[in-house]
Amino acid sequence: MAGLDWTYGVSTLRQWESADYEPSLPVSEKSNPLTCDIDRASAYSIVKMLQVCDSQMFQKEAGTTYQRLLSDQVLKTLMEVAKRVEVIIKDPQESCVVMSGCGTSGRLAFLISSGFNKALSQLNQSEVYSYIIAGGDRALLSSQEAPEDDPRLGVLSLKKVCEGKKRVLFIGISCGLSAPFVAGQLDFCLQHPEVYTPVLVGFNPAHQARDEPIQDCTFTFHSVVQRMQELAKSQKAFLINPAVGPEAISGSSRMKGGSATKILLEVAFSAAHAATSSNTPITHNGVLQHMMEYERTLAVTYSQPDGITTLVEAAGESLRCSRHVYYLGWGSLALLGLIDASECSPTFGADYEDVRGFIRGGYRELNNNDGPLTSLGPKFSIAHEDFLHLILPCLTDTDTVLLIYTHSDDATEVGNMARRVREKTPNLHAVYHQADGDTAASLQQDDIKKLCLSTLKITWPQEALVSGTLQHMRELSTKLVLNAVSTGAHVLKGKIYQNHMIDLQVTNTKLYRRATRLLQKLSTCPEEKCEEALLKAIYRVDMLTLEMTSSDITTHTCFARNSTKVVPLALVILLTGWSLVEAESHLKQQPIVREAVAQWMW
Ligand code: S6P
Repeated sequence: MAGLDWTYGVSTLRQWESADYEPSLPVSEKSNPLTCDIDRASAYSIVKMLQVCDSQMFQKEAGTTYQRLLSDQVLKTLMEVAKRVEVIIKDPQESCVVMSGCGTSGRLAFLISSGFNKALSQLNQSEVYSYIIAGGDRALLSSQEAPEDDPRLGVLSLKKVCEGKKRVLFIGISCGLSAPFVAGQLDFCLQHPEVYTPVLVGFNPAHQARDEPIQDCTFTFHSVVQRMQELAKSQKAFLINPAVGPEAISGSSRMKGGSATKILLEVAFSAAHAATSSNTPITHNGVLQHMMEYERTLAVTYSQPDGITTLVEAAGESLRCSRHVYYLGWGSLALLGLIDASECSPTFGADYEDVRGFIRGGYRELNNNDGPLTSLGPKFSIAHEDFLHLILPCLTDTDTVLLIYTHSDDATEVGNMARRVREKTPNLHAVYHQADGDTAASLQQDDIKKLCLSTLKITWPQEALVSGTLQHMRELSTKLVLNAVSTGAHVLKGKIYQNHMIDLQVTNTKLYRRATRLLQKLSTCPEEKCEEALLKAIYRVDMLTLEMTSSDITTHTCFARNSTKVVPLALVILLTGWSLVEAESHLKQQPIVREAVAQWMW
């Protein structure tokens, strides 16, 4: 990839928009033409590809095919939503804003509600934001993909959060407009308009919402969206669904989908907060300017491709040696570390020990609904003390440790941690956010820098401090860096084929369908044959029984929870015609899945 031209032509950047580009797939599931060779790219090239891919979020609308982040309609809807939030903040007694989603979408609901509740508390105002994540609080830190398929669970959790409320602004987040958990909640809101105003956030056009029947339900995600579109005309429901382009790793909505969710909701809530606290009117221009600050955040972050590349290389090397990557963070940036780490298991089939996050203050700082989750198992130990007790004694040179902090965090504490880690390994790096001209902080920072092998220093202009958006910008910037580190490291480990994750877990309907499609694409076999191979790999048999073939997808995905390497196995079976045992032994000999299947595909 050396010498690749990063100044892509407009046609390459917009290729995915063409009507005949993967026409059967919604935008969120398409493969991005920009990253089709990411599996063979150098660390630097991976970073540059992610940069171009992220920049697609802010591409201008061309024609009428897709609404974009900066489209007029999106900005107008954000203003309307902001006005509803303003009303709730001014009269919080019996009203609230509830954000809900599955996986990353639920984690961002948590992050955003925590941040904005804190902002209200600092102004001595009542907190109005709540979050729901499918699978409950354990899903904040671990992969819980199955509850995504359960609309009743969605409704139950919504009713619980809203008990006694007379006015609820419900924000359902589903990047792919696909999660039945969220569809169920939206349907419930539509049935109770006297209390609930539903808002849908996602990144496909409405007609691409999932139209697959949901078990025991009369609605699909698509039919719910249609009802919302009707009500949107009279502002009784709101749809915020710009397209941000296909993900760098196909379907990995934790990346752009997550970033865009954060941007949209923060813009709306910040406008509402400014309106209540400083009487700043909610205007089109204000919303637009705020959106553009996020565009600048991308530019500031990616202006240091070499620094990010160093981190990707270090993390990639650790994973290649079957060692670990640790994020040690402070404040809300640590939360981004916890979130990024938790996503590696569903995205890359990683073990929870491969990439782990730790937060200063542990659950006290997290302040989640259910409080400490440590009793649920070792992966729920998230405090710096846990790192010091459980991880530090066994740390080696091949582990990568990343400190994530800002100039407002306690530099003495960061320094102490750096020294403790440095005693065990030189492979210590830092992501450090500072404000322009902050010389006092930079003196202490010099000492920490000396202990680190590399420091990615991101400097924010003083204006960001003034406009109060600094925290949000630093968070997005950290998200981009960590997404690049964990994605890049797994690419370098050989987990990706072209720009597809082959070893995906098949633990809900969306992933089951994605797996079947992927098998079709890579083997060029008909759908029926691919599904048959997938089932053989799930049930670990050469001959499927009638009971297996007649079971529904939920049964398959439940069973798949305990099976590993399902899709690679199915692929090897399809490509070679081997028995299950033969295919399994082949994969054992060549654990790098890309290599294991490559010989039949290149
Ligand atoms: C995707 C991530 C998943 C999704 C979840 C919800 O990278 O691993 O956990 O967040 O499936 O998806 P959606 O489309 O409903 O937001």
